[in-house]
Amino acid sequence: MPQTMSTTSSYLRIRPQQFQFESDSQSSLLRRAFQRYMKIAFLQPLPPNEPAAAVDPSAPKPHVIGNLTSLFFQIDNPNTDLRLGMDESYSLSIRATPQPVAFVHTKEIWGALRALETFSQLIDARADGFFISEAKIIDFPRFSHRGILVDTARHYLTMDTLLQHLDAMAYNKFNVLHWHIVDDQSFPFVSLTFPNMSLFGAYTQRHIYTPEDVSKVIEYARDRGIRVIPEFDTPGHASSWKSIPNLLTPCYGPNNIPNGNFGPINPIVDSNYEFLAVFFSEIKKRFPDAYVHLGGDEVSFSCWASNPDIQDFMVQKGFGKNFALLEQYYETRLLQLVEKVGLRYIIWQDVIDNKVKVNPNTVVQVWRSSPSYKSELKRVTSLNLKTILSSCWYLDLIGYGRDWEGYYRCDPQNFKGTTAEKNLVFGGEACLWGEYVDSTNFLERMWPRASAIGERLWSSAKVNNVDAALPRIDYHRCQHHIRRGIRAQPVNGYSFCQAEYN
Ligand code: CP6
Repeated sequence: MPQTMSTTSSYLRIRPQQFQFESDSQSSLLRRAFQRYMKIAFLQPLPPNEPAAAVDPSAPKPHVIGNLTSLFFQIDNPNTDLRLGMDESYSLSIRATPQPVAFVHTKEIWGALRALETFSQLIDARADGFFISEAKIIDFPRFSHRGILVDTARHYLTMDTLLQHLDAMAYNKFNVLHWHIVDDQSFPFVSLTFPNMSLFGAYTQRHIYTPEDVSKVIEYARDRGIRVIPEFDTPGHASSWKSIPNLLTPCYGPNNIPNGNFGPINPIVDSNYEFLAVFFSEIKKRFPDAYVHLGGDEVSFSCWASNPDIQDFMVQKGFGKNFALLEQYYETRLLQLVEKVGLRYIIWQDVIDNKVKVNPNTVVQVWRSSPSYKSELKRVTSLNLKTILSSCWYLDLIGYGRDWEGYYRCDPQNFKGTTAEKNLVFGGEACLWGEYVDSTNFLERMWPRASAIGERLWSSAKVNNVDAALPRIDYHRCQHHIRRGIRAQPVNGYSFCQAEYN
């Protein structure tokens, strides 16, 4: 739902062969977007023998005043820097009188991409042609970070799935792909500096993302105004990094002999920090975004505690039995070296919960919800740290019924904080963890459930009525997912899509 929108009952007909997007901007990114939306906006409405009126046969015929032959884009600033805080605002005006005209005005190209998506969604594709009503829209996102976490470590996701997902993200005005690319179970990311990591860490040498694959994802996302932020989660969740000698902590059994298992990254080995500095300088080169996600969640202390060398180190540093201090020691060194490489970082809230002192630029991702997401937000923002919310948006936790309603009701600024604290929350992310998801069910499980979160992150806080949202999300699923080839699952207990799928 746009921030403000008014429409009239006057319609214009669009004949796709006699219609074009126009701009005084020479951007090739915009030209590619025009090509995409010429297809997306004018998909054939219905199978040939279907009756007229796609949505409701009893709906009044549109009052058609004339033909619309172009949509003109005026873009003030040629800057195509894709970044946190990029300007995505736009105004879109479609008038029938005195002459049919349509134009878009934006500050940056990113607003033009959002305007194209809105325009495509305004088009009424009927059996007797394409129509659009007069409209005046002024629109901008409520939050600047609107992300989705995808997990390609528990199960591999094919390139096709990832690219289709990026298409769907654009249909829902998301702007960050949080790529949880590696974890304990597999390391599909091909590093050029340390090729052994995927050679020994990937499930197979087909279940990998080559440098070309990664670049393709980044470019495809950029074309849609989507930033790609990779996550390299340490010191926990890093078992698959085992090819790096001495990186992981050897765990010990009761008789003080190594039991063959390995735990989190070994924080007492100095060469591990040298390795990490080289690794993250490759990441800085391979991923253009200013941010990287450093993980830091769910660090288990039991392996560290079992290891006699670490026990000695704890004594020497005066950490006593407090392994959170050892985690602090690791994180402090990691954050420093990553900063030195020139990257900004996002971390899971656990790092803060364990009282690591972080740079004031640090972004904290809140995922815990006990006792409530509100108390977690209050706690993190009261430390004056920038925050994004995920606690209420775990799409992997599935249940019977309309679970999107809970996502829809969850508001990142609905907690007992000062205005300054609320303003530290600048977005959120839907998370679809991959333990029970691969390319057979990823898109279906993601969409349109993530659409509810997309609306929460884009639209006004006042757009929060689930009864009003239901028919729109249902329509959005059929018109802007199923019709466009994204096999989004049903959200309503009973419905059908006019568009076909099999
Ligand atoms: N993997 C990683 C996970 C989870 C996290 N980190 C996770 C934890 C609890 C639930 C779902 C997912 N699978 N690396 C926590 C951020 Cl319910």
